[in-house]
Amino acid sequence: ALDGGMLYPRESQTREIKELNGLWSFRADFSRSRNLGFEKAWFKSPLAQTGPVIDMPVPASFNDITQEPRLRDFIGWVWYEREVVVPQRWLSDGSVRIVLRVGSAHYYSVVWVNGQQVTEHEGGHLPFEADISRVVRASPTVQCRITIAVNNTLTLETLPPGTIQYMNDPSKYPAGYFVQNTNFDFFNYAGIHRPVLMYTTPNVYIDDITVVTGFADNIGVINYQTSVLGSPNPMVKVTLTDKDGQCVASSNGVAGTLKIVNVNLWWPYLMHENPGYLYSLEVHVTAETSGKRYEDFYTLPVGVRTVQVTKTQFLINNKPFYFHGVNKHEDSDVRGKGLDWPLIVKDFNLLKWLGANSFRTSHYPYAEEILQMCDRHGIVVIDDRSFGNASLAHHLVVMEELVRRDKNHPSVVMWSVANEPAAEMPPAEFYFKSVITHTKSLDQTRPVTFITDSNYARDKGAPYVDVICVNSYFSWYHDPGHLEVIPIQLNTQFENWYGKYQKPIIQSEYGADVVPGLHTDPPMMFTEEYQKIVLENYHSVFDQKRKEYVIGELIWNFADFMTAQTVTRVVGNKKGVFSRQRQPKAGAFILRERYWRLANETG
Ligand code: GCB
Repeated sequence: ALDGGMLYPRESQTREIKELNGLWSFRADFSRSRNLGFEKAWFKSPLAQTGPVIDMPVPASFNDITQEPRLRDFIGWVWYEREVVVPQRWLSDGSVRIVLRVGSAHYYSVVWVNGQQVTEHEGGHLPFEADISRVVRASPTVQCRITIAVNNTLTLETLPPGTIQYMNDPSKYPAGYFVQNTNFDFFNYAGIHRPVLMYTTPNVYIDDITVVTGFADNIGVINYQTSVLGSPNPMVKVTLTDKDGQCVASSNGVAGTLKIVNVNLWWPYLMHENPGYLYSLEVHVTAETSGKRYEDFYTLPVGVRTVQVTKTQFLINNKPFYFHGVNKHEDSDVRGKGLDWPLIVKDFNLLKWLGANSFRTSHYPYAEEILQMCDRHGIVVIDDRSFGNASLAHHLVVMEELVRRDKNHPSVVMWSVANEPAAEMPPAEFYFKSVITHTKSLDQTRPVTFITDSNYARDKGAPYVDVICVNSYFSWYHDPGHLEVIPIQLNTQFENWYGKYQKPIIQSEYGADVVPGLHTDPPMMFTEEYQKIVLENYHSVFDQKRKEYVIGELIWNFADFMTAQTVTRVVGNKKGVFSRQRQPKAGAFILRERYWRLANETG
């Protein structure tokens, strides 16, 4: 089990935040061993003293920031550094904890403060933090130096996995040449991808909160559980306020139940005139420890809703929910996978324009800032994790980190533990049974799935999922160019899966590449016309089957995105209905027309 919670940092009467975004000093370790930085202990002195540095924005992937192909394709350690002034009151007040938090860095990170290692973390896409109170207080100056080394090497043990291949033929490659192979379809962007910040809490502090919500008639119920560290017997008071700031329920104790009369439920976008309703759960802790009085405040947004799966339906608040949405990536020009507010807000405006009520976070956990937007706007999320089969032990830990971070988001309605794994191989049965059972033990309130592209009869994981999620690319990877095969093949796909498992099905991917602006008639692959017909042919079958057991359709993909260079990718994957610059292709208009119609029909 993980030690500690991972509450999103929020300011309150007792907590302050200092953002460390902006320009950092940066150097990639191009040495042959890729290990010069550690050999020469670059963390011990300012980075500029041990070699040349360049400006690097945080958050952002480093890959597309310069004109250097060798930095775009760099594999190994990169070093980031900046200085921060720690406020005097943080230093002098011994009752305050100072925490350094990295929203995410890809893939393996080591963090030093003033040359002392404070933490290391494996895995991109999830936050990590360290209590740095002692280290910064030991410093003779208010200035403190933060150094973060990040390594993007992927191996068979990482999530996603990859392999390093050495090219030893001296007639073909320079000495020491190696490449990173990956078998996933997105560019291995790297660097510090999400905000870095320092924040404070009192020494007695709210470390974690878990809420489970429900309702009966017009009475909402919130079961809460808090974890307070730093004191053996804290007093906890919990107050729930509505959108207008009115207190609607309160309770005392580290755990308890709140009842809300005339509850406003959390509803998805387009399912209700007031989607994304959030209450504020304020947790107030007081404690007396060693003769000192402590107080901490933390406010968590809470949506009251239920989720349930039947043989043929996905129910939100006991009403059938049909997923009409998209798969996304965290990906854009220049910043790669770096968090970018203009992009986030633009994407939500495009989702709403499309009439999309949901997306899957293919293929990794997205920034918490994005999930908060989903909570507020009522966009339903399938929280997706991982690609392929990693080591089982690591996969279990990663699911723990994901559930710990995302458990309180009303928008997250289902966990997905893998994408297109080798589910037909004999070890897959034990593997998926273990990962799914473990995830269910961490969260008893949400269904669990994984995304499959296996044969329905040989898939070893399907018996353990709540919802079957199937990817298929008829008339693209199979029968390329033959649009007319889609209806029969898709129909067979659905009947096979439902016939065998009697579980509801989501078409979790389908689509076709389009180079924006390419046109032919009759339609040919890679043109706008071809994507249009692929979509229409899939839709005709969805329309028959959604009256039975198909509960959703998620297009691959929302927008074009970057991939490794291969002969099947024309400057990235072009299956977006929007271009990478977020301009609509013909397919976007087809989806828009359809999603708004579905919203009106399914209510
Ligand atoms: C898939 C993968 C996705 C790819 C997509 C494609 O099945 O899940 O990562 O990008 O197909 O376009 O090939």
